[in-house]
Amino acid sequence: MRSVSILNKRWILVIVAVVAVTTATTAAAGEGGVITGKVILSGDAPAVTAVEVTVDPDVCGTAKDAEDIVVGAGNGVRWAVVSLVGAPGTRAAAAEPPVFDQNGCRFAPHVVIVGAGEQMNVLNNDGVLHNVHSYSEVNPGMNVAQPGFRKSMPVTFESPEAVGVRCDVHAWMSGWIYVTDSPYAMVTEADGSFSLAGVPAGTYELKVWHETLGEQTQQITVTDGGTVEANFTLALETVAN
Ligand SMILES: [Cu+2]
Repeated sequence: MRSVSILNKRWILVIVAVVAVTTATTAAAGEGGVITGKVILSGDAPAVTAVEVTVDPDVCGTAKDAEDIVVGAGNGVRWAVVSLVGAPGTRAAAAEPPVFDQNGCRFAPHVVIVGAGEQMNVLNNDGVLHNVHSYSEVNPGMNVAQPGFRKSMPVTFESPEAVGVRCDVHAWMSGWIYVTDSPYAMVTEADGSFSLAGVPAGTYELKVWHETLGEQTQQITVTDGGTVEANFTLALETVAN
C-alpha cells in the first residue's frame, strides 16, 4: 500500500504541474494590448551644448555633449521614461540586474530604469575615482566613492522616484536612476518612440517623465489584441514658466 501511496503522490505532482503550465499558457495567451507612441518636443530643438571637461582628460576626453535634453529625428525626445500608472500585476525583476555604467566619465545609459527594491549595479569601467552621489527626496541619499578598482557596486532603492545622480569628482557627470513599481515602463529611443507590449485590457493613466521637460499624463484604454497610439508633446516653454 505504501508504494501505491507514493505513486499517487507522484500523480498528484504531475497533475499540479500540468495545471500550472496550463494556467501560465492561458495567461500568456490572454493577449493584452500594445501601447505605442512618441514623445515629441514642440518648437525648435535646442542646440546641443558641450560641457567642458576639466579633470582626468586622459580618460574623460576634453568635452561632452550635455544629455539633459537630447532631441532626435522628428523632434523625438530621447531619455524620457514612459510608464503605466496603477498597472495590474507586480513588476518582475529583470533577468540581469540593471546596469548604470560610469564609462568615459559619463553615466551609461543616461537614464536607467530599475524596479523598487530591486538590485542594480553601478559600474566603474574607467579605472579612475568616481563618486556616486544621488539626489533623492523619498529614498535615502547615497554619496559613495567608487575607486577605479571597485568595478561593480550593488545599489537598491526601495521607493519609486526619479533619482538624479552626479559625480563630485567630474562635475559634468549627470544621470538618472528611474525607480518604479510599474511592470510597464521604458526609456524612449533616440527618436522619442516607445512601445509597451502585453498590457492587460483596461483603462489606465500613462505617464511620461523627463528630467528637463517635466511630467505629463494621459488616459488610455487598452484592448486585447489591440494597439493604442499615445503621443506626448512636451515644451521647454512650459518648464520655463
Ligand atoms: Cu566621476
